[in-house]
Amino acid sequence: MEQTYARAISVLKQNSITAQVGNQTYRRTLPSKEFYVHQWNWDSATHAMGLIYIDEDWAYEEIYSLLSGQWHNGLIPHIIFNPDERKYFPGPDVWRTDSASGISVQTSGITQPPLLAISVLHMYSVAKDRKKAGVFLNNTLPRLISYHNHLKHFRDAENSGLLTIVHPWESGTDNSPRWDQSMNAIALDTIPDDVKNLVHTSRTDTMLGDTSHRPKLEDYYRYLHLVTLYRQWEWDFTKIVKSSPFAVKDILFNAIWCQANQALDTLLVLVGREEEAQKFRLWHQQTEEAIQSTWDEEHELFRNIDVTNGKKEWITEPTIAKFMPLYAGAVGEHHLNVLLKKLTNTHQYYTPIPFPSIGLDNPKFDDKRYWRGPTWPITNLFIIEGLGRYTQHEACQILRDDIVVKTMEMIKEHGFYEYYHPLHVKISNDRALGFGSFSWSAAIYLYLYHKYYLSKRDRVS
Ligand code: 9WN
Repeated sequence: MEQTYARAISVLKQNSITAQVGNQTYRRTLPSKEFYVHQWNWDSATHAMGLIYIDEDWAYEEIYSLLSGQWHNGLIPHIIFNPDERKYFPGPDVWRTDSASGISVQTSGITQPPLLAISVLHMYSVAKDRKKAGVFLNNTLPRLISYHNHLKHFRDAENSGLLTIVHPWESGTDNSPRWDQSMNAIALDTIPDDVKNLVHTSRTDTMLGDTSHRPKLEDYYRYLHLVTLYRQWEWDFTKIVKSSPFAVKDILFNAIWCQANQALDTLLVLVGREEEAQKFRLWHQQTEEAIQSTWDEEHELFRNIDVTNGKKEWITEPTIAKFMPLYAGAVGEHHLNVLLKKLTNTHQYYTPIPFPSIGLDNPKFDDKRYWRGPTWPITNLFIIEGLGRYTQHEACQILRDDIVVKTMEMIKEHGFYEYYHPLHVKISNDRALGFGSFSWSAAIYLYLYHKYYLSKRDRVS
């Protein structure tokens, strides 16, 4: 374990760069120099959760760097671009958010699962230098509040408790089958030729990585179609949410939203702002109830809702997202037992390397393709933390401990990759899946090592 721990730190160091933003310089961590050469929102929130154990200043800088890309309206974009990097497509010239953002930093125009408040609470809780932690919290709290207000205002104008996402990239689980119903409704012949040409001439992921691990061409047509539309609509989110051909209430995004409001509530109480905290407590409760109301007894899952153009259509595609309400502690006893059965079923989610991004019994299961089969450390982390919330439920605690070990073993054995083969099949060139030297996997390793492995070892000795 110790050797892997040391390697995790060196992966993060290798991926860290110094970015100049105005008069400020920040250390920021790129997901992987093989392709992802900018800063990503929920990756960075996770990086900081691991970094805080090894270098508190570095962890804070990671978050300050992310916040340097926050728009005047509160949006924290999904990518903060490094201006000189050209490897990643689509780059800033495609997004063209400059006039909408109100800042001089180049960013994308959509967001990602709002993990940041959860990350800040974790950092604040474990930091040893209390003075610096206090300064960090003071600096970040107003930014978190404006981000949450922004999301609530634009993504839940109808006050349903569930936020709407307008691009599969916002879910962080880009080509998950739970988007198929909505994405297939965007007919390919309605996508302008110049968008398709742009994909043909500029797409880099399949040149730098393995095509069989990446989303398909039709996915990219639709991804870029949405980006180009929103750019034409000048990133006006009232219009985008109302008129986009893709608008979905996603269970994974909302489970994190639910938990993030609880984190923000806790942070505000910690600094004595009890009255302001109440709003976020209510949002948390409202989302928790709304998540519970998506349960489908027939398919035994928490569902997404397609709200494109004002419709309300259930999406019953089963994927790893159905377990995410665990992370928000939003699962009652009956549903918990149903989910546990699926997580421990070797024909569904309990694969040799658990948990695959969709169950083995789903006909769409594709062992190497991105979010359509492979195992990802980040979703394992959410399930680990989720199971840990059910402290009275012994089976949850046993499964949690097992998945902590299996996730750490997976990283130790296969290295720091973006995702892993759920059936433990060795790929010919002995790589795991996706891009390599991956910061997310390194940071999650550090987090699990400190939060679970060390504390268990200390308890035993
Ligand atoms: C699009 C950086 C990001 C992750 C996402 C993952 C992947 C990007 C892409 O990489 O998405 O945002 O180009 O494939 O799906 O979760 O944040 O690691």
